[in-house]
Amino acid sequence: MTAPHERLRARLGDPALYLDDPADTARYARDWIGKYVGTAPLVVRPRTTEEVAAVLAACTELDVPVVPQAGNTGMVGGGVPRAGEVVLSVERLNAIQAFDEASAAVTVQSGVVLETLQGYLAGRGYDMPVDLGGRGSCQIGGMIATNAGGVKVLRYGHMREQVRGLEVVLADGTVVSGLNILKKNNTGLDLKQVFIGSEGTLGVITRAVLQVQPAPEAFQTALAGLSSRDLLPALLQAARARFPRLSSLEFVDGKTVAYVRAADPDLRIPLDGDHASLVVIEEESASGEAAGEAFATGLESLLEDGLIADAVVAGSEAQARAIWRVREAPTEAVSRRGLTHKFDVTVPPGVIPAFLGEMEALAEGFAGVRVVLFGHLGDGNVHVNMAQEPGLADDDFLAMESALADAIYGAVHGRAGSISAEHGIGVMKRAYLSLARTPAEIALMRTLKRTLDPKGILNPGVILE
Ligand code: FAD
Ligand code: 2HG
Ligand code: ZN
Repeated sequence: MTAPHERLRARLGDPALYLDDPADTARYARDWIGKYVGTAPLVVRPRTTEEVAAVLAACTELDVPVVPQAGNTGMVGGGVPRAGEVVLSVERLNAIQAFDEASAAVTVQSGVVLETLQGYLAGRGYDMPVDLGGRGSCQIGGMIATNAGGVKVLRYGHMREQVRGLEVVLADGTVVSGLNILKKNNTGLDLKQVFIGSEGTLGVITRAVLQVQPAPEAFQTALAGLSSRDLLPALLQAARARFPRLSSLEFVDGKTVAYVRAADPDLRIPLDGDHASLVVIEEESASGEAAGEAFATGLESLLEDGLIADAVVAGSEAQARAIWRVREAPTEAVSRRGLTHKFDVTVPPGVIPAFLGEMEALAEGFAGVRVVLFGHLGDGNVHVNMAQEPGLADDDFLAMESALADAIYGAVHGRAGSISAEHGIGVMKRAYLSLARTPAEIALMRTLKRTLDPKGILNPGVILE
């Protein structure tokens, strides 16, 4: 019997539709961290929705399992083949098709890179309400399929809140076109919600209508240092109250700053001294001096109340970028040094200080592992990286994942948190889904999966074991 990918290749015919040389396909079979590595004997790269439909119809007919992939920046192993599945990359569906300014909405194909869309919108005085460190590679389809969050969730929400309409191709090739552009359209079941966050298990997203925001006239950006991380919850409350257009509130733990500095001696920290925690505070504002003064007054009140020990305000875009570098550097530092287990969790903001201590204590039980802590303070979202230190063999490090996961998710569950704040479930967290969802919810997920994809060809093993 021929292998599934060979059956599909024979059916597709046109070699312009796929890659099958291992030198070309290798990059689709490995995630960007290097933790999830499979083989991709065939990578199909459709150029239109109709081609996606034809490919999926053939996959269902021929029993060929498929892994949908966009920018391949995902962190839970959901976009990488695990057992030689065919990869369906949407990277050539990369057109920005329409911008309706009166509706404040843009229609895009799912392979559009976030940064490309941001540039397009900036040229028209608009802004994409979701932003994240992977902006140069991640694509809109992947962001919708993972319901990505990022650094502006506290003001604008996740991807889910930005999607007005979707076009999705089901496993049997049916095109479900729901490219709604209206803000209000309350007409029965909101079907797009089933696909947002479904991580490629229920359909392939081919196009989306996204709502966008008028670009703010200016941003006020500060880096603040805290004398104790016990102050983080109170700082969150105060920042919300004092900065009415607060758009980001992000933290990097003090010990993580020291670790990143050691890993990247070129990194410039724009604030002198050592601090228990560094926090990026960003507010959207009008242009002009008055807005800057109001922001400075807010910061002064935080200093007077003892919530922050010191702060520096960006006086230019370059300085703002330098502040954001401090927040984005840990992800790069960790991956430069080796492998990492990424635990993206939420806890109620009030327990963040205790939770950070708990993670440090827990890491001490794992020799050769370094705990790296940072995240989105405004959302209670902590990125616990358990990173490989030099000297620990890859296999030994990878074998620690389930013991680490048991301990960390146990702690998260005990504090009424969530095992996935924004990265999704993928293959990494599927064994722990029952910590986050009730048996009835999981049963309903299985029913939906069976209904939409009866042969189980779409991303088998992702979300549900
Ligand atoms: P991929 O990795 O290609 O795919 C992700 C999942 O979606 C897979 O399960 C895949 O099968 C599925 N999928 C992909 N395309 C489609 C499609 N068209 N139809 C159906 N299913 C599809 N995430 C956050 O939420 N917040 C952050 O702040 C954040 N910061 C990041 C910073 C860096 C430096 C990096 C590298 C990543 C970061 N991420 C963050 C991870 C995040 O999940 C991704 O960047 C993004 O959401 C995934 O987009 P992608 O195009 O790379 O998707
Ligand atoms: C971020 O917020 C991303 O920077 C990446 O979600 C998190 O590297 C990580 O663990
Ligand atoms: Zn994040």
